[in-house]
Amino acid sequence: MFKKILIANRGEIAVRIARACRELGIAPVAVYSDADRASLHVRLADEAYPIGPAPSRESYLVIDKIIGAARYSGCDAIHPGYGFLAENPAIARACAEAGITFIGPSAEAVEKLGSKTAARKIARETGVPTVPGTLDPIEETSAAIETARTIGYPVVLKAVAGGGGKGMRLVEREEDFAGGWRDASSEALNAFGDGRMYLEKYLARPRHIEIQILADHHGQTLYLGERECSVQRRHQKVIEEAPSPVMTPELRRAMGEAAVGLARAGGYVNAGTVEFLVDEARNFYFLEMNTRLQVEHPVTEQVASLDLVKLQIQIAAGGRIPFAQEDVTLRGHAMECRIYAEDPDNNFFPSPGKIHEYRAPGGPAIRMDDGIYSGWTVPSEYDPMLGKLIAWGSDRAEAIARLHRALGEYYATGIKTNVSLFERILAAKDFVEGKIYTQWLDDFLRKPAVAKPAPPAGSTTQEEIETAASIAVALWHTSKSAATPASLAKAPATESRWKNEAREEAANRFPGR
Ligand code: MV4
Repeated sequence: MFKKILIANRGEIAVRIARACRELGIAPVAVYSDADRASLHVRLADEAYPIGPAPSRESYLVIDKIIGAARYSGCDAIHPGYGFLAENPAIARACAEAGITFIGPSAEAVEKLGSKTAARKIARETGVPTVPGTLDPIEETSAAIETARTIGYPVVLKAVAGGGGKGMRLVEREEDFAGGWRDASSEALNAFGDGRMYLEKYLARPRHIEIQILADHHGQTLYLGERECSVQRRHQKVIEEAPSPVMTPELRRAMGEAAVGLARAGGYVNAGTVEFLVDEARNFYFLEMNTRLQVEHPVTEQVASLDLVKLQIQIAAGGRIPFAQEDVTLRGHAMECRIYAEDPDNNFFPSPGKIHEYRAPGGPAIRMDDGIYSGWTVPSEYDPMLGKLIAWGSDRAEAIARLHRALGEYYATGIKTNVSLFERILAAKDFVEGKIYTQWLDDFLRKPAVAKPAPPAGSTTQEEIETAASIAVALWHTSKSAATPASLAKAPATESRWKNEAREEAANRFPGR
């Protein structure tokens, strides 16, 4: 087993990895930029090395600095976390050259499975379903129009280099094709320096469901169930859960075996995730593979009773996965909120700054994976995720109730957080009923947050009366169940600064609120 692991990351994931190291008796070694001198991941490590200025291009993304710190400190292995260098095959190669173990897949596997187009080809060859469409980029608009006619409208145009919905266009009729193709292609050229496009049949209201896989160096590749990640805002996941509300044992097995087949075909070793779109008839289609540990891995850990980071480390050290596919048992339901320093009442504008006081939620079946503390300043240079709040329940309803309860305990002053967004989502009827799809949150946020003003007398329908009554009841329950005295309960979106401060001061008189 390794003696020392260098953690090439920051924030909650660096803290998460340091915790796994400790439990395995391995010394965690941190690296930090100028903006992270006082960060929690530095404090929880045995040693910490500065790697440059705040911009990640000059620190966390510089392979030579990471390898240099690992060499200097005598680390046997490097864990990349997610983001930064995690899916860059160059770090795996640099580790190999330096005689350091990379806790992740080989550079070759990343190149095969991490590339969207290469992975789609492997998927087709392996018999993993992909959305009907083209595999190779199309050069001629006329040929593309021909293909679209064969597939049938609506179709979606996607950039070969695309990601996060950039360079993606829905085309509903042939008349709109040429214009959509031009716009999407020039958007992709602008964003990625690559204007090549391909074409797919458009799926209405698909779900994003992904399969967690785990593979060791001894030929064992397993699936650990799915995560439902359909609640996204502008292609960023907001809530993740396991299992998916639409999953069946048969579908899980079919998707799991497809994911395992793909990973095997690419020579994949490590934890990994295979993303699928699932349509309303429960057909599934391969989307892409993430060749890393993911942000939302804790929901799988909570339902599978496993520690994926410890397993990654054991696998990288040459160990065998200590269980077989038939031993994987999923119990209950887990749900995660990504808590951000951002203002949900101001277009989710980032809200970095000093955290005056912070108290994390706790209690039964609550897990808080965070990277912050009272008095720490959230830097403006990085993604402002403060942490992830995860609740487990014996069923989905209990997980939701616990998560909702824990959100009420979340207390951080000095910065804005998106906690109120989760309180709205967890109270939404469609969400509670599991009726979610990839555009659900964007649709939900387009609707006004509060009821419309009452129509003129005489025109009120029975339905409107019932809606108003249910809102009143919900508000009454909120005021009753809030963890704060009524005078401190959630204020409306437009509130003055002094009022905020008064609430803060009052809250401080009730420690723990
Ligand atoms: C789709 C789709 C519907 N039909 N492809 C968006 C980002 C990219 N990774 C895949 N995306 C989609 N591809 C077809 N043929 C709908 C989406 C989509 C989406 C997918 C996953 C998560 C969130 C999404 C939000 C909007 C649209």
